Amino acid sequence: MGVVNVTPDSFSDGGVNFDRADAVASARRMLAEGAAIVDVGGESTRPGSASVTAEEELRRVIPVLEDLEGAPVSIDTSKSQVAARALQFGAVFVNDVTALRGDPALAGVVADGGAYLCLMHMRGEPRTMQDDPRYDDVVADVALFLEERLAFAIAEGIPEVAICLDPGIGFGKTVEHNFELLRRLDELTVFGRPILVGISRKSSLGKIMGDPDAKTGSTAASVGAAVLAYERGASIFRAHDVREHVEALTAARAVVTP
Ligand code: HH2
Repeated sequence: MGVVNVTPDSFSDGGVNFDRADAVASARRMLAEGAAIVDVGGESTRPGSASVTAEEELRRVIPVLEDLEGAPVSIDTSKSQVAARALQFGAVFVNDVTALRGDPALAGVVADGGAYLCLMHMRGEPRTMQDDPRYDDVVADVALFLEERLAFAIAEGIPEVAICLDPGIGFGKTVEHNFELLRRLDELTVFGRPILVGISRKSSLGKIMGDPDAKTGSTAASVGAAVLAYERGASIFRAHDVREHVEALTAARAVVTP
C-alpha cells in the first residue's frame, strides 16, 4: 500500500504531494513499482496534528482521485462524507485510523459502498496521543480492541472478508510499545484477518538509531522492520518507498515460501 499524503504537514512527506499533479504522479509511480493499492489521505494524523474540515479534505483528495480513475485507491479518512465521495470517485478501500469510532455514519458508508476496510488501533487522538501512553500489556490491549472493533464492523453489515486489522504503530505508543507490537505481531493473527502494518519512516525507527528527537526513520530501517513484520504475519504494508519494500518483501517471501 503506497502512501500518498495530499497534505502540507504529514510527518515524512508533508508538502511533497500537496499539489494535485505531484500526488497523481507519485501514486502512478508507486503502482508501477508494484504497490497493490495507493492510500490517498487529506488529513495528517501525525502526533500533535490538528484536524481539518471535511470540505478541506474533499478539496485535497477528490481531484487526485478524479485523475487516478480506474486505479486501485484507498481513502485514508475517518469522515463519512469524505469516504462516500471517494467511493463515488472509484476508491475501493477505506482506511480509518479511528476504527469506526470517529464518525457514526462511516460504517454504513463502507457497508453500502461494498468497500474494503482497515480497522486501526489508536489510543487517544492525534493531538494528544503521545502524552505518556501506558499499557499493562500493549499487545493484549490492542488485540482486545481489534477484536471488539471487528465484531462492531461485522454487526454494522461490513462483511468480515472485507476487513483488515492494524496495530497502529505510533498511535498512542512509545518506541518500546511499537517494537513489542511488531515482535508479537503473530498474536494479532488469531482473528483470521489480514494484518496491515504502517511502520514506514516512523519516528521510532529514527529514535532507535540514537536520535531521541527524530521525527522520521530511514527507508532502510523501514524495510528491515517490514520484513520481520511479514515473517510474523503481516500481509499489507503501508509504505512510502514502494520499490524498496516490494523488492525486500519479494526476497523475504522467497526465503519463507518454498
Ligand atoms: N499511519 C499514518 C496514517 N495512516 N493508517 C493505517 N492504517 N496505519 C498506519 O500506521 C497509518 C495510517 C501516519 O503516517 P503518514 O500518513 O505517513 O503521516 P501523516 O499521518 O502525518 O499524514
